[in-house]
Amino acid sequence: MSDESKIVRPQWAPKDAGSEFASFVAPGVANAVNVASSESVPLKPPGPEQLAEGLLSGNRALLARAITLVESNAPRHRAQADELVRLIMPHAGKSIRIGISGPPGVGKSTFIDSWGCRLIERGHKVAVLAIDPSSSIHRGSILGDKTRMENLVRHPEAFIRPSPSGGALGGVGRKTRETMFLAEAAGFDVILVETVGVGQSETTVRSMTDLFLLLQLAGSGDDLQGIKKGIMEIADLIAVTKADGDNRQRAGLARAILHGAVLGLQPYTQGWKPPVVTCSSVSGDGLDTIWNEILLFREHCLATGIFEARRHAQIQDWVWSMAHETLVDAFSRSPQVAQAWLVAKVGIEQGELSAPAALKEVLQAFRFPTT
Ligand SMILES: Nc1nc2c(ncn2[C@@H]2O[C@H](COP(=O)(O)OP(=O)(O)OP(=O)(O)O)[C@@H](O)[C@H]2O)c(=O)[nH]1
Ligand SMILES: [Mg+2]
Repeated sequence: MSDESKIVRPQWAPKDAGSEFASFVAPGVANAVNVASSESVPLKPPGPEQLAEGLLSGNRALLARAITLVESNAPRHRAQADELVRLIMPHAGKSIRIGISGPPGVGKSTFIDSWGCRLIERGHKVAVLAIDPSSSIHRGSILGDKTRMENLVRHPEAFIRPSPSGGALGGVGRKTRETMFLAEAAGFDVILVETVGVGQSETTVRSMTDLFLLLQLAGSGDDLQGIKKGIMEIADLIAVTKADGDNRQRAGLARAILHGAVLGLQPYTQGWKPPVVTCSSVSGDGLDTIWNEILLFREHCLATGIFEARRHAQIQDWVWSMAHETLVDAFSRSPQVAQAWLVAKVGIEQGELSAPAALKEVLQAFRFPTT
């Protein structure tokens, strides 16, 4: 548009102004879609009802927006998120919730990628959620996970959500739970909650799932080095990974050793001895066996009432951890506590207040906000 005749000079432009003051009128595009029309992107962000309705009809974009809402740390979003969760709760729960853990590098992401694809071939819809206690500090692993699940991520029947960031593990736990309910309401019937097997996060995952699958590496072959007893005690199923190529034999040996170790443990799920299997995410060996064991486990839990009891315990645990989190949050935001703490600190400095007396002052200043 170098032609001067197409330049539109604004009225306020000085008479002797050059083309730097000009506006240009661009030609229109034939058959363009009016993106501002009411049928496209809603101008206002969708409210809880609209989100609930959308995700119940399986709209993945609205599911993603709903998850963003429950993950928000902004206090003004909390009421909306609570309303959304209330609306979808009657539609949640129709799934099997599987916790997956194992030491770094054991092959969790690769396993979920190939196993998840198999489950989809069987007609399931698979949601993968991650709990990564390190994510708020070190975000690299999340990006890594995304790329390592490259087959699953392409399926419309899969939904992968990395760990919510920010806050204590308690907060992450709540967000992951609520995300799980949203995914269930959107029709996902297999929920995989992945965590790195290095800390407290396994207990959180255990408390929100029906079954806990522990992935293990074949060690040097003749010992259980590096395998924490605590984590084996909460497992319902153990799989020795990377049972392919040269590693097949060692994996078989590790399976036998772990099987012996499991016999000596009190089972986490009454009446169920955790099976120990081998698998390979590369060759696919053992992947179907794992699913078949899970179906047997579910049958056992349904027949004995364990399934229902565990679901109740999951809700109780959710409420309890929310109560905990709400109290800690209110306590740390309380102006009365802040004031009492200032006074108590001076008292400590001047040697007038003992630690128990200071604690009493601070706790007594706390009033739970009523609105
Ligand atoms: N041979 C073989 N290699 C595997 C198998 N599964 C995973 N690997 C390899 O093991 C390495 C680690 O796999 P990941 O799936 O990233 O392990 P991870 O447990 O998710 O690791 P973190 O997320 O870092 O804790 C990768 O190089 C994989 O290619 C398997 O079944 N066989
Ligand atoms: Mg991983």
